[in-house]
Amino acid sequence: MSTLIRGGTLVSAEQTWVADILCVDGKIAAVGPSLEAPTGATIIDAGGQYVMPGGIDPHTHMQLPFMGTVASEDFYTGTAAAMAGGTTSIIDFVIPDPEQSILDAYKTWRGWAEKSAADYGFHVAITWWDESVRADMGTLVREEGINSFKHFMAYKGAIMADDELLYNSFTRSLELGAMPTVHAENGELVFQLQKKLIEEGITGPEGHPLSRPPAAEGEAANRALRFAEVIGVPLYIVHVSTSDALDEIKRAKAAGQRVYGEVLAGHLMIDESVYQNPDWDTAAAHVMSPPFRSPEHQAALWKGLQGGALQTTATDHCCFCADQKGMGKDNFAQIPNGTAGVEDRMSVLWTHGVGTGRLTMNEFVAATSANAAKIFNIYPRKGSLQIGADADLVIWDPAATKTISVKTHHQNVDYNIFEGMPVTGLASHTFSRGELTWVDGDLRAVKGAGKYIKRPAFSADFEALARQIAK
Ligand code: URQ
Ligand code: ZN
Ligand code: ZN
Repeated sequence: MSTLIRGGTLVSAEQTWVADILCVDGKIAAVGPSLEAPTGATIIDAGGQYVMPGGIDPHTHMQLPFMGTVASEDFYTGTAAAMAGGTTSIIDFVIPDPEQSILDAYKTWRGWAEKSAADYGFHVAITWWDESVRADMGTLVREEGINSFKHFMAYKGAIMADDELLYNSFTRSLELGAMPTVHAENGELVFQLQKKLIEEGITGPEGHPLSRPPAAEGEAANRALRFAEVIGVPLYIVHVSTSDALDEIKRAKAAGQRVYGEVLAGHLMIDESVYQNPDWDTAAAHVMSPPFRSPEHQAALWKGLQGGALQTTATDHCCFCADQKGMGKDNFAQIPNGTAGVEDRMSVLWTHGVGTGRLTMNEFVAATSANAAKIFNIYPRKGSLQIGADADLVIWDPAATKTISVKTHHQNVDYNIFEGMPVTGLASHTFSRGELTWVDGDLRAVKGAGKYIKRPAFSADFEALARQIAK
C-alpha cells in the first residue's frame, strides 16, 4: 500500500524544505522533488500545507484507575482523539499498586492498550521496592522495551516514592541504561497542607492550589535533581509547572547535569484563576496536579520552552467526568486529579507558539514530536521525516481555524480546559504508519490498529542521548 504526498512543505525538527514524500507499507520510502507515484498509489495534494512528523505525547493516562475511579478515556477513544489533533504516538504509564508485581501490572496495561488506534509505549512507575522490583525492572528493560521508570514524589499514602525508593530505583535505572522520570511535588508537604486547609473549612476546589504551592514543586525538583546528580543518572521531570522547578532545572543544566523537562499545554495556557470559579463543577474540572499556576509562571514556562530548558510538550491526558469529580464534593483532596488535552495540544502549541513567534516551526516539531522521540530513544523511527522512519505524519493546514469546545472534541470527557479558545493551524490529514486515520474532520481510527512501541535502553553512559538532544 503506498501514498504519495505531493506539493507540501516538509518541516522537521532540523529543517524546512519543499518536497514530496512517498510512503510504502507504513514506512517513509522516498523524500524529494517531483516524485513518481507508484501504480495504484493514493495521491494527496499537500499544496499550501506543511508535512510534519506526527505528534508524540509522552504523558497520557488512558483508563487509569486512580483515586477510587477510572479515567473516562480509554486507549481506543484516546488515541483516536489524539490523531484527530495530529498526534500519532503516546507514551502512557503503567502504575502498579504498592506491593503489586510490576510485571503483572505491565501485562495488565498491555492488555488494556490492545484496543489502541495509534502506536503507544509505556513508562513504568516504581511505587514500591524490594528485590523483586529490582529484578523485574531488568526484565522490563531487557525483554519488554521499557526504557523509562516513573516516580511519583506526590500522592502520600498511595503511590508516593520516598527517598529510599528514589535512590534504589535511580541507581537501578543507571545500571540498566533507563531514564528515571519524576512527578516532582513534595507529597508530605501537600498532605499536611490539605489537612490544614480542610480543618480550616476550605473544602472546595479553591483549596487545591493552596495545598500545592510552587515551593512544593521546587523542593521536589531540586531533591530529585540532587539524587540524580549524586547517582550519575539523567533525569526527566514531567509536567514542570513553576519557575521554582524551572530554576532548579536551569541550575542543574548549567552544572552539566543531563536533565530534561516537560511542559503541558495546559500549564502554558490555563491559569490558577480557574479554581476561583463560583461554579463548583467548572473549578473541579480543572483539578489536576500540579495545579494550573499564575500568569508569571506561565510566562516562565514559555521562556523555558523557547530557551531549551524544557524540551518536550505533553498533556497528562487523564480524564474524569463531572460525576467522577463530584467524589470530592465535600473535600477537594478527594477530587480525582486529571484533565484532558491529547486532541488539542498541537493546535494550542501552534497558535500560541508558532503563531506568536515564540517558536519556529522546527522548534514546534522538536517540542511536539522529535525531542520526545530522542529522549525516549525511538528517534528517528518516530519524530522524523527520514527514509525508513515510520510513516507517522501530519499534514498541517496553517490557515485552518476552529474554536475548541467539548461540543466538538473527540475526547471521551465532558469538559475541555481549552473551551472557547480559537486556534489557527489544524491537522488536515493524519497518517499512522501510512494509514490515513484523519482527513478533513473525518476520523477513520481503527480500534486495535495501534502497535506497542518497544524503546531500547540507552548505552550506560547515555552519551548517545546527549548527542541526539543537544540544542
Ligand atoms: O499525577 C499524574 O500525572 C497523574 C496521576 C494524572 N493526574 C494529574 O493530576 N496530573
Ligand atoms: Zn503527575
Ligand atoms: Zn501524569
